[in-house]
Amino acid sequence: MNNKSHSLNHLAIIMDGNGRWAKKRHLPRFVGHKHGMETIRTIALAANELGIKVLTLYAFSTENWGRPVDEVKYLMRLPIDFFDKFMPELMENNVKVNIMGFRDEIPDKTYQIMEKAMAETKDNTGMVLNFAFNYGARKEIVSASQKLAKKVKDGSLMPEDINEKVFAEELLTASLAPYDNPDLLIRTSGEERLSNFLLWQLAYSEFEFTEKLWPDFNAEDLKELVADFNNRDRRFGKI
Ligand code: V0D
Repeated sequence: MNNKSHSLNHLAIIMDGNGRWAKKRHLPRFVGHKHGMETIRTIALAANELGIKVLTLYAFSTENWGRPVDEVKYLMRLPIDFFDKFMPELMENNVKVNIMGFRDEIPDKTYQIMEKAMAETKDNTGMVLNFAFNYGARKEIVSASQKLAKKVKDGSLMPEDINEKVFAEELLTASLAPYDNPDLLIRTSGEERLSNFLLWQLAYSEFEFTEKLWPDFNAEDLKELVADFNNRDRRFGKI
């Protein structure tokens, strides 16, 4: 790697461990999801305080559709509950909402609420709170390839003009530029896998893992991991 000390502009988090949190307490899974939703509020406000420009949260992947119907139904209501509860606070804190993922299969009501949240916060100039919702990285890369292939076919693009920059412009993170690539990825609950999250964009990112389950993750934990990230970077600078 280079010795340029980079700052934490884009933080991405895989919010894992909600089901396990509930199981430990002999509670139904949805209680874990509900507490996990509260954690989003805590962490978004803390990230905003830390001066982070983009916070991307992996909330639902294209693979999660295989879960029990009742659980999927509950999950699809969470964006509605989230904005009902937290929209005033997001506005007060100048947070801009973005949703990144595939429209197909998302219930109309859920989709409409997310569109509304984006529209209401579009002029906010603070942190971007970016939800990866019905997102899958391979699907994103395939979709980008299709868009480029269509441009080649209609003659507006030459194959030899396709490069990393042109490719990145077709990804779902394009609108986050210049912060489209996360500086740091955090995954909670001890799992150390990418699970089809931002495969292209994480190519040069630092990773931090914590045993804490997402509903237990707090602002103090976030600050510790961010401090680790900063230290790690400082050491790199001295080599
Ligand atoms: C469930 C931890 C908020 C992860 C957090 C269906 C497990 C709580 C949202 C949300 C989820 C999504 C989009 C949006 C606003 C809010 C959310 C899911 C899961 C995926 F625009 N919480 N939340 N989405 N859980």
